[in-house]
Amino acid sequence: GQVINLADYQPTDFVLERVDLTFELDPTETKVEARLIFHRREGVDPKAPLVLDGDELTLSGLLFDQMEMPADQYTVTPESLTVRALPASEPFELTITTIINPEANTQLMGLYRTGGIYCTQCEAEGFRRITYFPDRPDVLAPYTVNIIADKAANPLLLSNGNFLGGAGYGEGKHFAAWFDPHPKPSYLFALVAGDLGVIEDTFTTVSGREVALKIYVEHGKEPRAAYAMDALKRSMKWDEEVFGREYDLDIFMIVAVSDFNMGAMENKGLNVFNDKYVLADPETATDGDYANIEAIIAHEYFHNWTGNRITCRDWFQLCLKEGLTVYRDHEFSADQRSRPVKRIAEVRHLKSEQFPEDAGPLAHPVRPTKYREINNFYTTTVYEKGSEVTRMIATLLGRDTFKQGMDLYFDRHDGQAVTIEDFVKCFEDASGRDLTQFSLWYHQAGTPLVTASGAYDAVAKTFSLSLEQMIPATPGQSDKKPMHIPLSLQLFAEDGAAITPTSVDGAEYTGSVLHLTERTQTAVFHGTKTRPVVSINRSFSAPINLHFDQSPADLALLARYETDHFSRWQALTGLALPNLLNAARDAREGKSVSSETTFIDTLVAAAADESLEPAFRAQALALPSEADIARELGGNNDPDAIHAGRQAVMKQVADAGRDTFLALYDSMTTPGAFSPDATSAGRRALRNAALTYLSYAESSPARAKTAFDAANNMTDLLHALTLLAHRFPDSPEAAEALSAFKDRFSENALVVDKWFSVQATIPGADTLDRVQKLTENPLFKRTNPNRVRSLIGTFAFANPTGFGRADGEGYAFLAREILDIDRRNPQLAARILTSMRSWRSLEPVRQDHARAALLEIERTAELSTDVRDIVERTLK
Ligand code: BAL
Ligand code: ZN
Repeated sequence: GQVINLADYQPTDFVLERVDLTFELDPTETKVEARLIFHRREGVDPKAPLVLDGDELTLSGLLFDQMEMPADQYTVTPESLTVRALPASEPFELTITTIINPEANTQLMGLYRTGGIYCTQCEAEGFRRITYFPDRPDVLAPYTVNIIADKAANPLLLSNGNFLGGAGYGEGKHFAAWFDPHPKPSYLFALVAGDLGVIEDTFTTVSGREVALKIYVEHGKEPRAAYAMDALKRSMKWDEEVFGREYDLDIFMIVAVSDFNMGAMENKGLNVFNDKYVLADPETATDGDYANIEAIIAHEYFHNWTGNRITCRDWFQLCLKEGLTVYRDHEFSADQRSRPVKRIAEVRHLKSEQFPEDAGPLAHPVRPTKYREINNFYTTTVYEKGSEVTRMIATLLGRDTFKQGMDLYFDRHDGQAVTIEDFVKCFEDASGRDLTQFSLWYHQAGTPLVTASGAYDAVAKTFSLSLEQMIPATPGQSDKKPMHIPLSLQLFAEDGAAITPTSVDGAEYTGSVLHLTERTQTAVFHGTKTRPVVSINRSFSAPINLHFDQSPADLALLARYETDHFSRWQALTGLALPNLLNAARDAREGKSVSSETTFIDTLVAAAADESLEPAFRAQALALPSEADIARELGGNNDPDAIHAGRQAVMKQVADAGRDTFLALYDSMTTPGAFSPDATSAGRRALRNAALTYLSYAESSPARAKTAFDAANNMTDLLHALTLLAHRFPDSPEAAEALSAFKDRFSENALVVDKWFSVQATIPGADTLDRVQKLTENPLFKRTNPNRVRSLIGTFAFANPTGFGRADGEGYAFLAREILDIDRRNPQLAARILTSMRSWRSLEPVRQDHARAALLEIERTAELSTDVRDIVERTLK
């Protein structure tokens, strides 16, 4: 694949006026007739040819204004169709016929088969696998779609927009016609045909229009779509109330399929979902699954305005729709659940997924300027950091001005394909603020490191906070400019009361936000009568690493008194981390591990604090992960020592807090019928956190086994199973529970995925053997992306001691698997390979093994562009 550069962007030579598609569906020989009306753009060379994109296509007919196109006027390859001698200005019609094979489409891009139905995935460049087309997001047109198929096998024929009509069509066939009046790019096209069950509902929009809502699932699974429907209706209402956005078609459909590369896809009026993010019931879905379904249903629905009505000019602008839409779904979930708990979960995810990306060989700006394979840019940087950048705009401008900027964006750009610059300009115009420096967040990769130190002058009654920012070098970017970093900040007195300074100089400080804009800057807070304890980056106002040497006593004070509960968690994490880092160092040197009492006492006190919501307390008890510890250690990492050190700290907390954990385990029950609401989920989370610590205090599988046997919902069942398998992998209790779990759920693919994942994450070197054996299990389906991710992906991403075992066999295993997966599904292979992104932070022996495995992949001749791009960047 060639490198594509943002700087080379040019509008198309030809304007596409409308699209008329006819599909004659057949599992192996589908005929696609595309009637496209174009005209040459004004000012374009009248001799310039029309060049259309293709991917593995076979042309079987080409008409120009309904007449056969002379063979000397076009050139065709599987990758492109070039048509010459076209009119200088008047519109013309091309009719392109292609024959495609959905059954053979194992990449799951374009039109493919899953579970006996036809479905499509076109983002980013899948439409060109259906027909020759200007397959880029700045080509917008209204689509008419006619679908012809065998009626018995495909009673359902769906596409984007509104239903026009349908009828019988010859022997045993029928057809349906759909029209989408909203001009859209090809990546939002969708078609689904087959035999599915449905649940139906309606939503009445703010202006009184009734919208039909339909969720299609495999027959028999209809009841499991009820929660998704509820989440959809809440999303529609929320978007009207909070962003003023009303839905714009007569019908909104969701189809759940079992083979899907992504989580879901926001096709206009016809979202296609990985069924993992639709199907839920108490017996089979965890509280985490419910929360994900709510968030992703919302995310795809919100794309209707941020992505579909206003789309991206080119794929470099992916964060324009993704960062913004993630921000919107985060805000939605925060409003539906507990805002601080949601923020903690977001920040945990950001730090565990995006920070390592930003610190490794795959680092790239939120708005990149070049790519070789766009599929590899659906990253946590584009999505999650993109969302954080949007959040910072809201923080800088304040809620009301941010809303004015969003309204301006919707007014100004509805129906257009635009850029990040267009987006930012709306906020500049709404606020009068110059966002030039702020925009560096889109253009400079790397997580800024902010180092802070405070000094109190008791005579002058001033507190000086010195701040320094450093943006690490990233691939292709060695020199960085200082960024505009909004730090939400509050001073507290020793008794926990908030201190309001009389004035602040040295930095802009408005609405409790300190603006760090220079490389080094000292903010002086006047009128502080006593030494303040400062809470910096409240609610994680900026996605940075913060080095601030606060004493355990100060952190304990914040953990107790901070009014922002996110920051209480941040203080507790600040107390835990040095202990975990020391534990890893001590374990590596064979020394015994001991933790500070301030840390343990504060943590146990938070767990027992009934004024705090249970979900928060559960988050507090979930200590930084082994990956978090590795990241903080920074390099020369030994996963075994990190694991051993963390286990020892867990045991110390467990022993010290045993009575608290026993009391929580007994009291945090959820009597009555199961409810997935956030409060009940929080109680389950806290009770299960207590159970985890008790398994350390008691060093016995007995209680976890009792919990496994008593569980009446998937959250509790899976938690107990995980404890048994991870803490006591060789016990009969673990073996028995794994076997019982499999027997009970072997017919439910999403639960079978969990069974694979639990085993893939058992700590220790022996797990590789287990994983290898599991690849031979009849339940391991290599054609199903969820299944491959649940075993291979989970092992590589989430098992530092098993995957990262010292002899390098885990990396060698991954290399073999990647090469195998790549032959069928390059996108999936490339994504799983990103699990190697932090290989340079390992100790030298493991590094050598990891490099050898990467080189093994790199020297394979027949790699996909997707995997080649990732492996070469990872090795660079
Ligand atoms: N656009 C791809 C799936 C998503 O981000 O919603
Ligand atoms: Zn999205």
